[in-house]
Formats: sequence, structure tokens, C-alpha cells
Amino acid sequence: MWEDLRPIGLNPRSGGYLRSPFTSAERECAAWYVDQATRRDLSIDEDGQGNKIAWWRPEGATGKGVLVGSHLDSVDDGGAFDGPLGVVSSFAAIDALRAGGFTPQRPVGVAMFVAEEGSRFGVACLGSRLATGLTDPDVARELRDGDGVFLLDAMASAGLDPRLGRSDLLDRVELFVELHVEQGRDLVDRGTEVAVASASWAHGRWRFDFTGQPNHAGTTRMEDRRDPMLAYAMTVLAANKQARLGEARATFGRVSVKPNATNAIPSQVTGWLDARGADAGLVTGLVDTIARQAGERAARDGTSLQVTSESTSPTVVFDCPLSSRLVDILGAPLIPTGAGHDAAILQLAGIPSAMLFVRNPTGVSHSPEEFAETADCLAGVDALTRVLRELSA
Ligand code: HGY
Ligand code: MN
Ligand code: MN
Repeated sequence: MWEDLRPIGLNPRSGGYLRSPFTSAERECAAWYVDQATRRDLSIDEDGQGNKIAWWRPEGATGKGVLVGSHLDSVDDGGAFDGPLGVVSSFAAIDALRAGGFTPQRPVGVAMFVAEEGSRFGVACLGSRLATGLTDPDVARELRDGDGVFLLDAMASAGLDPRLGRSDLLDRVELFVELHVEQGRDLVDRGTEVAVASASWAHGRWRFDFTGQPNHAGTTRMEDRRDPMLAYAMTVLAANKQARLGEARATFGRVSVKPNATNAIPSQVTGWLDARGADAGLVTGLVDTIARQAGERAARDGTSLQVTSESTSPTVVFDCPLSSRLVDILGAPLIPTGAGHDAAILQLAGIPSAMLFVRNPTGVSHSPEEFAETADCLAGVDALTRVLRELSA
């Protein structure tokens, strides 16, 4: 399965992946998913935003099912494992159960949630948020990517017949266990292969628009400038300082400049803040402080600032009985994550959800360096197989 996936969307220069939602590479990943499901005689349900569940419903397997799986889209130049490891491991776990002659008493589904990374349309976990009704389709209809392409147009040009909104796709789901590569160093520092997630940190994205006066880089005296780049630069440093002071995390990883010309003082600088912390209050306080300091600096420079919240998630504690059961089955540690996941969205929507993490020796993610050893990937499959055997019996 990995060999089939490996070349799809691979950026040969960086070794990272370009699988942005509803682009050809991501659609090739979706086709790979359909092929894998079809080879296993799984029946595929799909909702209006392209989320899919491939169901194993053997004779006698009735009622709501146990869902596993993850996402296949990536951040630009992301790693190979963030998302796909959960989907590959889910198919492999079904293979292992079948090879062992196991027949579940409840349906077992493998999910493929679309647009988890929020990298193209700005809202994290957009596919699962729409499917659960946590994001209003009217809001989603207004989303555009960096080139101004509307979500619906991107979906249509990728061959979907988009009908956004809460779907019945998840109505047949009893609980969800998402296996995911760890995006940090907890497991490698513990010397452990697999962990169970306790909670997903509160996190969100805010758009900072700094507006100034465009002018000539050579003829405009320094004292006559209203340069929005200055407040932006100060804000990046302020965010870093405030996050360190507040034991939170803040990142300006994306910026766009107009007109983005070497010899022109910008008219506008837009930076996107990703802020995270152990609880939502901490994150709100952090962003408020950063925005206040940014506004004060902009005012001093004769420029202006507008801050817009694009997507926020509270801290989500995964389903305790389910997570404790996984800890008992696997004897694995319970660790938090600073990353957002579809499992957190389903948990928020009332579907008992949990996560398994597989050791990443680099601790790096959202980067070509993201990695997981084959032995650890197999340990993850084994863990998921044991969990599925228990939960679907
Ligand atoms: O950004 C995140 O936390 C996740 O990887 N989508
Ligand atoms: Mn992910
Ligand atoms: Mn990710």
C-alpha cells in the first residue's frame, strides 16, 4: 500500500508531499483509497463533501459500527505519514483480522476525511466539521483558497458533485479510533512504540491584515513612511515571546505581501497566526495580547490592523471510557497532543472517539523529515488490530 501511495503528490525537490484538497494529487489518493476498499470488498459510503467510509459488514454484523481511518490530504511539503498512516494501518488491520479468521459482530469502517489540514481553505478539519454539522455549509461556501478559488468550484473541478453540510455518513458510527503518526517527541523520549491520546490542545488560526501606504522604496524618506511590514515583523517576535511566557505555542508560518515588490513599500501585509495551548482561555488570552501589541505598533507607524478569527477548536478530551479501554488493551501510555485531528471533531460532535499514536523518531511533522520506522508502523497495525478485535466483537 505504501509503495502505491509513495509517488502520489511527491515533491521530488523537497521529498515532501503536495496533496492539497481537491487537487489532482489528492484525488489520486482518493482513487487509491477506493481501489484498496474495493479489493477488500468493502462497501463505500460517501457524503456531499467527499468524505468516505469503506464498510466491512460481514453477515450478522449489525447496528452501528466501529470506525477507524484518518485523512489523506497534506500540508504543502508535508510528510508521508500524517494522515495516510492511519488509513493504511486501518486497511492492514482488517487484513490481519481476516487472516486470523476473525468475523466482527459489528460493522468495521475505514474513514477518509477530506481537507483535514485546512491548508487550502483555512479551516482545519473542514471535511469532518461539515459532516458533523460543526461548520455551517453557508460559511464553507464562502471559503476561498489563496488563488481566490471557491471551495465548491475546487470540488466541482475535481469531479465531485458537492453538497455541503451535515451528512448521515456518521449516523452509523458507534465510535471512532484514529491511528496517527506522533507529531512530537513524546514516544521517542519514552522509548515506546504506541500511545493513546488523552486530549487535543485548544488551537486556532487568526488572520492579521496590516495595511499601510504603498510607496517607492528609494524616493520615500524613512520618516515619511507608513510601512505595514514593520508592525508585522514586530508581531511575529511578540507572538514568539508571549507564547514562551504563557507556555503556549504561536506560529506565523504563512505571510502574503502586496504588491510583494522588492522596490515598493507594501500596501498590505497579511500574516496568519496559529496559536495553541492546553486550554482555550490560555489561547484566547495569548491572541488578545498579541493583537493588542500589534495594534499599538501599527498605530505608532500610521498603519492599521484588522484581526479575523478563521478557525478555532477548544481543548478536546477524548472519550475517557474508550481511551482507558485502549490503555488496558495495549498497556500503552496516555499522552496529549498539540495537533488537531478529525477524531477531536467527532468527539466534539458526540461520537466517542480516541486516538493511537505511532512513534516518530524525528519528532518532526508537517515536514519532509516526518518519519516512522517500519517496525513501529507494524506495531501500530498490531495495536489497531487488537483494538478492533476487542471493540467489534
Ligand atoms: O494542524 C494540525 O494540528 C493538524 O495537523 N491538522
Ligand atoms: Mn493529521
Ligand atoms: Mn497535519
